[in-house]
Amino acid sequence: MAYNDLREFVSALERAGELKRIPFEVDPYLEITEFADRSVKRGGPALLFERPKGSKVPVLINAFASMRRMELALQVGSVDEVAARITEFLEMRVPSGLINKLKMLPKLAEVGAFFPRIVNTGPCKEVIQREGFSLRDLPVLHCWPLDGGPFITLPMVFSKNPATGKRNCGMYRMQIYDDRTTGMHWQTHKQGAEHHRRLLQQGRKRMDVAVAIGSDPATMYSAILPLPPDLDEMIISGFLRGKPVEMVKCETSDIEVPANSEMVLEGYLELGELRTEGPFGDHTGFYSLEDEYPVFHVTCVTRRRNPIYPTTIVGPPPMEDFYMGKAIERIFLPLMRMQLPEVRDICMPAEGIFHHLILVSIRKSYPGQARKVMHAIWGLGQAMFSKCIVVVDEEVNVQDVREVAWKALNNIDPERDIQFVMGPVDSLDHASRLPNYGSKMGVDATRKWPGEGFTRPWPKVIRMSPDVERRVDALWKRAGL
Ligand SMILES: Cc1cc2nc3c(=O)[nH]c(=O)nc-3n(C[C@H](O)[C@H](O)[C@H](O)COP(=O)(O)O)c2cc1C
Ligand SMILES: [Mn+2]
Repeated sequence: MAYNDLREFVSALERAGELKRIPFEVDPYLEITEFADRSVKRGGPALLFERPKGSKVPVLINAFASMRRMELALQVGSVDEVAARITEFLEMRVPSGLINKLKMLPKLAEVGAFFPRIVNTGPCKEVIQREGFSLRDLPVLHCWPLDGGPFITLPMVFSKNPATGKRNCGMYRMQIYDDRTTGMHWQTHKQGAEHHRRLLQQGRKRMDVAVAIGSDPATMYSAILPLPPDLDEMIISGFLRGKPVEMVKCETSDIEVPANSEMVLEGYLELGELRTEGPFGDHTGFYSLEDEYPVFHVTCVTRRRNPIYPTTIVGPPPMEDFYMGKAIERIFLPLMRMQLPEVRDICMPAEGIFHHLILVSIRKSYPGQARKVMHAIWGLGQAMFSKCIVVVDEEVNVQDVREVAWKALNNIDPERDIQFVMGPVDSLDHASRLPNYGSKMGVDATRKWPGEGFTRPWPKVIRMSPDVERRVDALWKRAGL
């Protein structure tokens, strides 16, 4: 059964021994970060701080911070099951003959369950505060010593595309400025920023935004997925949960939010208004620098009577976001392979913080194919940010970074095999010559072919003969090793 809300997920984590309650007072100013960082680095559990200093609202952190917890979040034995389900749908074709068409009906009924459903009310409306609320009542973490302030780090930010009316939900951190205003850190390539740009161009004065905090885990997770613009995250959540997301209209705007949310901040941006945001200890492991971002004015808070505040920290990897990203890597592989069937596997190692390094193995069938794959990845949605792409042959296990380093470094003639290109780079890249614009590097570490101008012989990798291995297996035991 799909989780109905965040607290059902918390219970499931607890039953699975994946959650620890902290019953004493801990300070959201730095201390919770130190707990969460140590816990994730040691493979420890999710943490529920029942008495964050200065707030009545408990803090949930590291709820997604391991592959096991990602599996519990998505209710699967392995995230590969999600990938397999996606493949099934991608391979679904209109069958011939009535019997086969009828056999497809259950699958189509399943599709029906993906679409969100509008409901009249829900738990997120238990308390409605148009006045007398303060964002300071929330246990928002001041994550790292040099941060510009406290930041909401797991918000589901809802806005509508003014051209199509379609909804978007993205996760963009929000710096608390005061009782009623926050930053809105959507980077320029993201959908919220695109909606904002379009409204500005239309000469509008305000943009409605609603921020839901805490929902069932699939819905929360859908906010970070690198989906095409205008593909509703709530449909994807419905697919992941196998149950529609129930949406409820905001009190002060036409935006809908998940009815099961722990809390909702309704409000608007004044178009044209910008304010300094940051610094923020980011998932690069460095502080991201101050920059100008829009300001979110909260006009109404709706919430549960006793909400839970879910959050995360980012910082030197691996952190919770590594596991969220690892699941994305697995889930999106079949989609990538639809466009690029030669791709066997991809890996984004923790140290590469997603956008700095993608390792790709391909089945090479024609000259120059490794370069074709690099360019395709640079043209593929948020994979455009990949600062370094290393392409290897299919027999290389890209999940083993050491094997990739060994084989790739053997196989390259750097001047010949490294390709530099210019293009958009991640806003968090502090080394690029300009913000959001810089160079990227592709490394063709596949075996080179005569068709690529390489005519020298190519050596074999060293391997022991299997019969000797078997013989020594026996002798090994005899030697007492
Ligand atoms: C914990 C966490 C925090 C994030 N913070 C931001 C952020 O502050 N700004 C941003 O542009 N993207 C941020 N992201 C990445 C976006 O959520 C992600 O790119 C998402 O796909 C954007 O959705 P969109 O394509 O609908 O805009 C964050 C991701 C995670 C996991
Ligand atoms: Mn989106």
